[in-house]
Amino acid sequence: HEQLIRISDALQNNEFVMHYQPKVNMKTGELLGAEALIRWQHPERGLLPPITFLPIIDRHQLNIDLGEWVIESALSQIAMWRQQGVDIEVSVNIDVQQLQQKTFAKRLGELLQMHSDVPPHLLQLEVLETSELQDIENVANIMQSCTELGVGFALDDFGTGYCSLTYLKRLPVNLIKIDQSFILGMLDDPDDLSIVEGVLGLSKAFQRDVIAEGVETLAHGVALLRLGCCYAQGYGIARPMPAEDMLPWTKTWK
Ligand code: G
Ligand code: G
Ligand code: NA
Repeated sequence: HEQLIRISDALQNNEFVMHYQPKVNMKTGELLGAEALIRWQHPERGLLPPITFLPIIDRHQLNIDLGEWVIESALSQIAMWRQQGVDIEVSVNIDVQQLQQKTFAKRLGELLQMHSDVPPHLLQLEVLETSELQDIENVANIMQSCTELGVGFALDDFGTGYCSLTYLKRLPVNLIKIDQSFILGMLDDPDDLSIVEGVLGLSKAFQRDVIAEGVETLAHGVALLRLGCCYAQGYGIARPMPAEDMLPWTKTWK
């Protein structure tokens, strides 16, 4: 409980920051966008990764507050990059507990209105495929409302949950993110390779974009390109970085 209060204070004191990890088209070199990943700039303990604090706020109202802060922060960052002359699509991770709130789409609409300088298509929401959706019809409706606002969706960690195919069929997602465990294993483990090939086939059949997560080495990139997967994200391309490093990075990367 004490930790929860500490995190609540941190939110008030603006101690959270987003880092951004590029998503690229390996074939053209084009930047597709960036995933926003939260960190806690702790006054004594330094920069803390989400695993150290997100589980604590899981299933608490604070979860929702932090989720709103994350969206708000992403929209502000998109606006800042636009002022510097660059449109960068930013994806944020959305907790399903937040997504399942009745007021989610309305609240998202309000946040977008507060940032009328940001075209909604520059915001993408990543939903964990491993989430247990209590009422898939309800979630599909909420996502549809958000889609009508112009915001896109990605299905994160695809292939690791119980309901991958149901979610793919029922949820309005633009992008499938192949879970990094399959990518990390695909060069050594034929099963992982088969799964990657299967997901690429599925994404084609469902006419969804697909991106490989966890692309750590050139060999992974080459293998993925050979399979026809051009979109990639991973340490081999870039690690998550502070917002101010993104534009310099795009100028040097190819
Ligand atoms: O940033 P890191 O690379 O350590 O991320 C670890 C996990 O934390 C990721 O898998 C991601 O799903 C989750 N995560 C990172 N940032 C956020 C965020 O802003 N909101 C939520 N709900 N999850 C996040
Ligand atoms: O999709 P999800 O939000 O679960 O993934 C983001 C997490 O994956 C973050 O913790 C990020 O730092 C991590 N990550 C990003 N690229 C790589 C990579 O190439 N290898 C590994 N091991 N982790 C990565
Ligand atoms: Na994600």
